[in-house]
Amino acid sequence: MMCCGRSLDSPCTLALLVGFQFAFVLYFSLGGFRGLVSVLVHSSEPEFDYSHPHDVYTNLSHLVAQLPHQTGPTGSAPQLKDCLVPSPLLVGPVSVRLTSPPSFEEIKERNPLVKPGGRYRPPDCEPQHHTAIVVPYRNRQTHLRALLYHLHPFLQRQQIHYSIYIVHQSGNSTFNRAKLLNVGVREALKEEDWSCIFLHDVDLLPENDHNTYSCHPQYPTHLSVAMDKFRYRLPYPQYFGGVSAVTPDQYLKMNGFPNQYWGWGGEDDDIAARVRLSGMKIVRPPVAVGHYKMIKHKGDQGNEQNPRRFDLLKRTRINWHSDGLNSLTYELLSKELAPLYTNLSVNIGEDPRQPPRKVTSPNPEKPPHPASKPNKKRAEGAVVGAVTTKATKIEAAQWKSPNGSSVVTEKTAVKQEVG
Ligand code: UD2
Ligand code: MN
Repeated sequence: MMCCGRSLDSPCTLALLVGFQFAFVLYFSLGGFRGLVSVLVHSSEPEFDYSHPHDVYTNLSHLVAQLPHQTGPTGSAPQLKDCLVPSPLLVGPVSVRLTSPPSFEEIKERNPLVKPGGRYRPPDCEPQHHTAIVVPYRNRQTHLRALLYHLHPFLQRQQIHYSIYIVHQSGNSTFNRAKLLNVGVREALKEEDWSCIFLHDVDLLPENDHNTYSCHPQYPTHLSVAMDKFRYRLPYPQYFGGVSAVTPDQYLKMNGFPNQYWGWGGEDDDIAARVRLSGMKIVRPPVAVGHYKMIKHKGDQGNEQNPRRFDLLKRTRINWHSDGLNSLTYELLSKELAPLYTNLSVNIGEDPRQPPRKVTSPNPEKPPHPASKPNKKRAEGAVVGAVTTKATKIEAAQWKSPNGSSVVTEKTAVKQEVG
């Protein structure tokens, strides 16, 4: 055969070169390896056009118009039909407002059906999902307003029954996200038999309302699978940070979350490990649905990286039985039904391994509500560095799962408090 001789200018070599060039152009125009795979292997992933998002308040005005018909002719509550799943009000991608969120008053005006405590129930149908949103919180008021402005209409369009709980860590001790989540779950379940509990960072805003805020019946769910921060990809397979969800039974099975992670990092990986160690797995919505934007921010004072996180993670396998829901102690300082959320101000104690922090600058933002002022006594103690110990008896609590299946009794605890 003449073809494929050694000479560079043989017709066959030229054809090969042109062929390669063509394949190269095709490869990149299809979006590289990922694009090529999605063309060759038929993907069952839903597709959404994120270049034309809807306003997050779309489709809500007709609900308000129905308000006068909430009671039947005899004055009794009318028998409502089950809400449709998926909700007919969904629109898919929604735009996200990251800067200059409106005031609490303006947000309340935009959400007239939200009741004190940030509670909502669809007025025209019987909801199929009952979800508590628990947000660990301190000193992020701008983020909180952005979240409330965005999440209230987002959830109302999903036609679910929900309530938003802000768990505010009082005082200046090192932040402890996972312990605050434990407190939030416990307090939310004292109020209502929620079928699902969301664990939600204050700075994450969901971009697609098909990402339903409900739980998988068997397994914990991780919702924030595609964040702008990680270029809309899962950063690593066991990642469980940002926004996740558990049913009360799943929460019980994994003995809740760890209480020992003071400062930034590690607690989300510990929670992911607990899921596995308690015989469950993590489920996720499709990447095309689990889009989130994170409000850009710097690290917070009082939430510096936790240097112990790697050591703690090595011991999760041993510790998860003894550290968690069954060892949780805290003091509920106040519970208030603010117009857009329930504010739980809590004293969760301090990192036993760290001396009290010195307060170097006043907080740049006020706490979300007057009732959630930092504990003055504790803050003053931290400023002067005076450490006196005071035994504080923390209320013993009995805690039942909503279906009454398992009962965990919390021991009465005596805690050393800086006072
Ligand atoms: C990542 C995870 C987060 C958590 C954290 C490590 C993402 C999107 N999120 O968040 O889930 O695992 O790493 O701890 O990857 N907060 C306050 N005030 C503070 C400090 C924290 O309210 O002073 C709350 C707030 O809800 C915040 C969350 O704690 O969103 C997580 O803290 P972060 O936002 O500083 O940490 P980040 O973005 O690295
Ligand atoms: Mn963040």
